Amino acid sequence: MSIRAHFIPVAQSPHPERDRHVLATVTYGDTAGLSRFQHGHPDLTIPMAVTGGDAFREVWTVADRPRWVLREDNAYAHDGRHLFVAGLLPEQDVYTPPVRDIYEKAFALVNHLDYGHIFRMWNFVGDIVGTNAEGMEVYQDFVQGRAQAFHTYMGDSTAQLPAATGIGTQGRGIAFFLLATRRGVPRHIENGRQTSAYHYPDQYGPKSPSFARATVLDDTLYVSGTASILGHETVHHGDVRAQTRETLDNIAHLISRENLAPQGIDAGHDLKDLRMIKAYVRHEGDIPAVRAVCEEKLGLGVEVKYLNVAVCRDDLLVEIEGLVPARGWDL
Ligand code: 3EB
Repeated sequence: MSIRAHFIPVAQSPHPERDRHVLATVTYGDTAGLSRFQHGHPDLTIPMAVTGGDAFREVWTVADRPRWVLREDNAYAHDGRHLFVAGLLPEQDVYTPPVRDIYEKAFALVNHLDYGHIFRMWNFVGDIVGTNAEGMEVYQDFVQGRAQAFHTYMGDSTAQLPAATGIGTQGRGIAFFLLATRRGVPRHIENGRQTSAYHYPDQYGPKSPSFARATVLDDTLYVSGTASILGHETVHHGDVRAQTRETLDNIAHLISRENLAPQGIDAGHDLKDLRMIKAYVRHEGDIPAVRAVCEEKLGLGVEVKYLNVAVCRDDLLVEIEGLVPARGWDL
């Protein structure tokens, strides 16, 4: 039985469908923190909701009863098949060493608990396009620490880097969560329209970002945060509608048979198959424009959650993620 997710309003209690259990929740709201929720599962809260908008909660469910562990700055939950690990790092002058440290601890926990593969990560970076105490961009500072931790965990190979989102928040400091599998074997996917992030040239920073464009696990395709980037370059500067279209075209190609078949995945999807969609929008006032393009390309029936945060390059106005669920997810 695979891991699954759904969204609920914050005012609603997470109750999984029959015979499933809540592994953990992530709340997209207006504070930052890790807490124990209801019967005991960890909840990671990230400040990124739209002003006066509907904060929501992402509920991750699994087949077996999980064990939950919550500490001051990290938490984990696992049911023998899937593992959730979350961490919080307060604001720092320089992020590389402490980011390396908390990510190394998280990866060590993945190994210690005997979950073989990380298949999806979310990285929430406060003040992402700001500069640190030494004048380095916060995102680049973060990327460097994360790269060092991945190097400790898996060496020079990029073959096991998972799908990820790297995005701003309305707060300070860094939060993250990862999902790992014990028995499943994830397949990591690149996008023919985009340079692999781990091969970005050094004009963007001393280390390239550690993530894959998508990961397939148990017939579910997890789509990384995707932006208006062709090759490694931002396109459509200053035009949020065009950036949203390009972003969705990037995702459409990523999940298409044309892109998947050469990478050994016997599947082909289109944008109408996408679920659990989040659109991160830099300027709150751009949300209606992003919504209009999403409704045109994704259809009116599918739920898209809009969040108001900065993206990792100053010239990116929007970033979008989602997943294509395996049959039976019922989303
Ligand atoms: C990009 O394609 C946009 O650093 O974890 C997207 C997904 C982005 C993940 C990350 C960054 C990350 O480069 C930014």
